[in-house]
Amino acid sequence: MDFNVCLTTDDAGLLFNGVKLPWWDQNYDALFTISDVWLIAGRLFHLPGDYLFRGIIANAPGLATFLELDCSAIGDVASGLISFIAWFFFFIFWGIIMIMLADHS
Ligand SMILES: [Ca+2]
Repeated sequence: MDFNVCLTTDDAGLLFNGVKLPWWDQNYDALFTISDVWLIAGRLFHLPGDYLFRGIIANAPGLATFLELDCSAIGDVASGLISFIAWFFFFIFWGIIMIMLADHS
C-alpha cells in the first residue's frame, strides 16, 4: 500500500536560505510561533481523513475517480469531517477502555 501520493512541500520540507526547515516550522518563517502550533494541530486533526484519501488515491484509482478525489481533497472539509468522526470514535473507544480499567482497579 502506497500512501505517499499528494505529498507537498509541507511534507517534504522546504529550503530556506539553503537550509531545510524543521517540521515544526509549518509556515516557513524560520521561527516557532503560535501560528506553527495552530498549523500542526490542524494537520494532526486531518490525519485520519488525509490518510484515507491518500490511500484511496494511490491504491484505488477507480474509486478515487468515482468519488472525484484528487490531491486537492487533502486537508479539505470532507477530510475534516471524516477526521472528526474518526477522532470521535477513537476517544469514545479510549474512554470505554479507561472506564473498564478503572472498574477493575
Ligand atoms: Ca514558523
